[in-house]
Amino acid sequence: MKELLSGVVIRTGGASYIVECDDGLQVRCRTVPGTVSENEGESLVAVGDRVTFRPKASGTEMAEGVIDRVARRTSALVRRRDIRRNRSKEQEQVIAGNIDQLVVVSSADDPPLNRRLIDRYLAFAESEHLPVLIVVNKTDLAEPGRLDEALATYRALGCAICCVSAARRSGLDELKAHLDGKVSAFSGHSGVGKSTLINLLLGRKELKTARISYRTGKGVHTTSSTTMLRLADGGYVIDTPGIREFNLSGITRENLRFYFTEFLRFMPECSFSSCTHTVEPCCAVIGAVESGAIDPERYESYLALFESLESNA
Ligand SMILES: Nc1nc2c(ncn2[C@@H]2O[C@H](COP(=O)(O)OP(=O)(O)OP(=O)(O)O)[C@@H](O)[C@H]2O)c(=O)[nH]1
Ligand SMILES: [Mg+2]
Ligand SMILES: [Zn+2]
Repeated sequence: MKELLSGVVIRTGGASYIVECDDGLQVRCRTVPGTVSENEGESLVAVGDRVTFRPKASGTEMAEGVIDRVARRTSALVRRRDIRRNRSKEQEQVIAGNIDQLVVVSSADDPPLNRRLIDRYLAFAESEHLPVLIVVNKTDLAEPGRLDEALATYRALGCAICCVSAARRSGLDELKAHLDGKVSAFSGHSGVGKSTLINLLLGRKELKTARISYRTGKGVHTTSSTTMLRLADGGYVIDTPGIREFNLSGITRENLRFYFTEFLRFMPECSFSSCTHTVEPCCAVIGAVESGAIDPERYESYLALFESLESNA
């Protein structure tokens, strides 16, 4: 029997997985009933997983193998398979594992900067202890000054921010520096330019991108599967489909407030220790919104998320 090899899953498709070894060799692997997973109750194999596999003789162009073991994931991006609100674990699909940072890609326009979505990702990342990089693409379309207020808020929160334009090829070196040596999952609204940016980072047109603009394309979802790509200078980027039903399963109405970190210093001053900062009298968080100490847009995002959590219960 051949010895075991190890690698990382870079693509899933049908019943097989493409595993890339450290030396760059790509092997098409499948699982068998004896495949061992160290992630009980979660998807068996996901992009980003470290696996060991047994290579086997194959008559095809690409080497083939059988996955022996899937290592424990240090982090996971999960989405619901079924949006009919079934919360059982089987309904949750891990779209990427072992990520080091979540790259929240947004665009200055076309589609317009979506602060609700950015805040949703930030709350998720906070709940998962994942570092975040906010990328604002399409700065070529930005009206001067329009972005400043939003960016000031995120800077004050301590987020790393990178303003780029794929069209003008600007800001890419800074973006590369943020990705160096890490596994970064790109996520964000459809049409913001995730695949376009990744192609530029790779220096080749590896991923399919939308041919028309978001405005005329009416919310097309060009990327439909998750792919992991190795950057020349080290590190990996993962292109995820624009995630509509991004799963916030770890977040509840009770703990949401802890993931809006700028609320924390005001919370002890609320009249009620269990204050949800929505309707309670003498709420210090609401007071801070009114005095301008908390950005009202962030508070609006909090309320929107709070409401959505109730309707999912
Ligand atoms: N003006 C402008 N257009 C851009 C820029 N970057 C990307 N685009 C365009 O935006 C559209 C969407 O780009 P994609 O890379 O396909 O977007 P995506 O985020 O991967 O979208 P999904 O795969 O649907 O999630 C394409 O028409 C790109 O040419 C930019 O910096 N400026
Ligand atoms: Mg895409
Ligand atoms: Zn309060």
